[in-house]
Amino acid sequence: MVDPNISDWLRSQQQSSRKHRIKVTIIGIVILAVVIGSVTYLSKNSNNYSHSGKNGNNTEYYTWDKKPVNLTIIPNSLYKKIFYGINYGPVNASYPWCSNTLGDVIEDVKMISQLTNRIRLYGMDCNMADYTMEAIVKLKLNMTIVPTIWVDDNDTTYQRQSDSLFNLIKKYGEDKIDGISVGNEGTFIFRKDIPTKTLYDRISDVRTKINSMGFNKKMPVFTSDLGSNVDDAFIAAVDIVWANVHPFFGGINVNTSASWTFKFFDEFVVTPAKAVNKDAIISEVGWPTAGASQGSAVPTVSNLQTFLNTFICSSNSKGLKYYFFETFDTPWKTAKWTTLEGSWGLFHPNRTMKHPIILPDCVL
Ligand SMILES: *[C@@H]1O[C@H](CO)[C@@H](O)[C@H](O)[C@H]1NC(C)=O
Ligand SMILES: *[C@@H]1O[C@H](CO)[C@@H](O)[C@H](O)[C@H]1NC(C)=O
Ligand SMILES: *[C@@H]1O[C@H](CO)[C@@H](O)[C@H](O)[C@H]1NC(C)=O
Ligand SMILES: *[C@@H]1O[C@H](CO)[C@@H](O)[C@H](O)[C@H]1NC(C)=O
Ligand SMILES: *[C@@H]1O[C@H](CO)[C@@H](O)[C@H](O)[C@H]1NC(C)=O
Ligand SMILES: *[C@@H]1O[C@H](CO)[C@@H](O)[C@H](O)[C@H]1NC(C)=O
Ligand SMILES: CC(=O)N[C@H]1CO[C@H](CO)[C@@H](O)[C@@H]1O
Repeated sequence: MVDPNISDWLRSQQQSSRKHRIKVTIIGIVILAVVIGSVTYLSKNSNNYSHSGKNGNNTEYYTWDKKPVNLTIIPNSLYKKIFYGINYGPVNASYPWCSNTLGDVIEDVKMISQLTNRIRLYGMDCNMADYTMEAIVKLKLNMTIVPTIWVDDNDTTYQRQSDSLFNLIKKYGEDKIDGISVGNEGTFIFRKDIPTKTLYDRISDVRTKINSMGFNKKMPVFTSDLGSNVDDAFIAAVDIVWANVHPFFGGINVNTSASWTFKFFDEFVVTPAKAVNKDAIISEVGWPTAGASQGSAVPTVSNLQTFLNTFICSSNSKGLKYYFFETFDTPWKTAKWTTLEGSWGLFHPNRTMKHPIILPDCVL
């Protein structure tokens, strides 16, 4: 999308593709992954709370713009707990601008807790996993997270991210962790830099360390990748098959996007996973509200509403497990890449829901 040739590429893919599979996700996801990857790559993890916004007497928290944070959750009638899970990238948490505070994350989690009980994170940078866990504890919520160790072709990055993850687990225990993701879209994005085998070896390395910690529950270790990259080797490497499925990047008309997603996920992810008795989860699915169209997919708030209306309740009644993409718009991605990249949020960065979105009434 940064490259104007990409839409030509997409069109040619659409004309020539045998099935819908190729159309999926690839483009925007590459960019997202590169952005996330580079941010995480650059990031350093200071494990102290010196930038947390905590004041001298440790009783109050502040947001980045110095607003005091109250730990009481006031229910907002616009919010409904209807999402299986949600992807969360804290605002202001992009290195080297780690100006996110624990106070901000508390405010975010107060809001997210009214939408879902499950949060997936993209890396260990800017204390994002520690703050999220601390917020859940401080707010006494029954919520869980999936932290991600970012993986690129640099062993130092992996070591640092991995150390942060194990520090997190040592500090908070395993109860509030649903599983551990080792990278996102690594087999696709880093295929040219590191052998896929390196990623699979790292998953195995993390699993070995996890197993040696003697938890009471089985802690799944996996990576997530484009649904079209799920093959036998991928399935063999993971405990649960996590796949990103984006009808938007498939160029699908929003009116058929939910049914397309169900069909695609079932055919390319669930069926091969089931064949070896593994569970499957959609790690990213959503609809953008601004930026360039892709084929028949148009990014508008009204189309996000249609996607929510057609996908969420139906998924819940099917028992489909999915993490909605994503909580907030990301102005830093817009600045660095395109409006489209930065416009997948259900919320604006100031924590107001996009207008006039009305969340559907569903049973979770
Ligand atoms: C310490 O906490 C109290 C509330 O318990 C607050 O009134 C006071 O301003 C805080 N002190 C500082 C230095 O922020
Ligand atoms: C937090 O908000 C609640 C509800 O509005 C209020 O009762 C409580 O006093 C507030 N706490 C602080 C420390 O301001
Ligand atoms: C917390 O949530 C889990 C599953 O989401 C549920 O099994 C458990 O009973 C809940 N615990 C409490 C204390 O509500
Ligand atoms: C790997 O990352 C570290 C910092 O995290 C950096 O110092 C080092 O130069 C990087 N190595 C390569 C080969 O890029
Ligand atoms: C989706 O269907 C509605 C109602 O049939 C129609 O008004 C709308 O134009 C369609 N949207 C697209 C993008 O085709
Ligand atoms: C939040 O941000 C959006 C988008 O910039 C804006 O339209 C809205 O007015 C803001 N709301 C508040 C309460 O600041
Ligand atoms: C210090 C800093 O980066 N603040 C930014 C945090 O995020 C808000 C909302 O996007 C921006 O307005 C601030 O500039």
